[in-house]
Amino acid sequence: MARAIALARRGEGRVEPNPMVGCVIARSGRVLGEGFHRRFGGPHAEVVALDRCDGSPRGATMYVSLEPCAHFGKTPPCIDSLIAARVGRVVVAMLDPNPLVRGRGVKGLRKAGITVQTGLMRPDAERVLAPYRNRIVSNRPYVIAKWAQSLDGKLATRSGDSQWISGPGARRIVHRLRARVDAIMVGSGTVLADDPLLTARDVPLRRRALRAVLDSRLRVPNKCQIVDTVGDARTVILTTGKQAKSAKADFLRRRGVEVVGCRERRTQVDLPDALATLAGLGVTNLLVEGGATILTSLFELRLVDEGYVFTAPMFIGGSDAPSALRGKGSATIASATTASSVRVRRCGDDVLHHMRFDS
Ligand code: AOF
Ligand code: ZN
Repeated sequence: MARAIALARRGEGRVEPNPMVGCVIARSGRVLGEGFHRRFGGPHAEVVALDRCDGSPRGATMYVSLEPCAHFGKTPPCIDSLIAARVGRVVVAMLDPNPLVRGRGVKGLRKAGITVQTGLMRPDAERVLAPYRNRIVSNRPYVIAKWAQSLDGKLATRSGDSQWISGPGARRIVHRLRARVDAIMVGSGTVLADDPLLTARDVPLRRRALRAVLDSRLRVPNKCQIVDTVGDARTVILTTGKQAKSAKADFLRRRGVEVVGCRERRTQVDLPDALATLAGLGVTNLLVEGGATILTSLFELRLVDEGYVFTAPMFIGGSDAPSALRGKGSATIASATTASSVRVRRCGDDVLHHMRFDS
């Protein structure tokens, strides 16, 4: 199963919004065949593994990270192929949250006389499939928050200068992330301060991310890099319903930018509604690159699933210099947002905390 889950991960950035799935077929400790879901719309992991079997899979054990499907989608039901191949036993890591499947795969296999065991390495499979699950169960993308900060937790100086806090090692990791997510989002403050391009550069591209700007007051300048390069990547501004009807919105639309009105909450765009809008545009993985306003709101609403925080060996100081999290903050340490798991990695002289949060 560990091998099946490792294989599943190889589809990252190519299979979404479908799930990453891996599969290994074995008999008496010998692997007969293996496979994974390689690209969106392609054959499912189970069928790939069956096709690649060295010898007959009859009576063998199949290890698969997600419950095999029982429905006609882009491909016929996998359980039919498993039954036809007379696989003896199927070990599943996690049940499929997809309402089209949800237990029907396991039931169908059992009905055909195949032994099914579920739950082996489930936490590991759930981690890999968390983005898929978020979209299917909660209609929101899997949120990855990323920022670079000084050792005293500042995102920029008091004048807004932030170039560059982290070094080239961090930059490379960020561009690899940008090259595999479905969307990259920033707040309008970041567009005004940094004029970012929000594209993946100098790394192999797994997919071209949509660029999103959260902009309650429609402050994005008519002339800025993301508007000027709208032909390079789909660009969406998420604003309030009222702003979406303004002359400025029409101007931006004529330039090719999509301006979408979202629900409003105290004159600001309602963040859960903005995320639901992105999920509706097919976004499974969303990378949020700041600034402080959007990061604070996401953390307060417990909508951050994963974090990449780069800390550089410098002190910026100044009470007017922004840190990632503003607002009132936690009253107690016990109520602080604490990572459920963390990997600490060195990139040059910067330190990366790669964290997961239970939302
Ligand atoms: C995959 N890859 O390896 C497995 C999947 O859109 P379709 O027709 O390809 O069906 C997608 C659904 O099939 C998916 O949501 C999940 O329920 C099931 N299993 N999907 O893309 C795979 N095993
Ligand atoms: Zn299938």
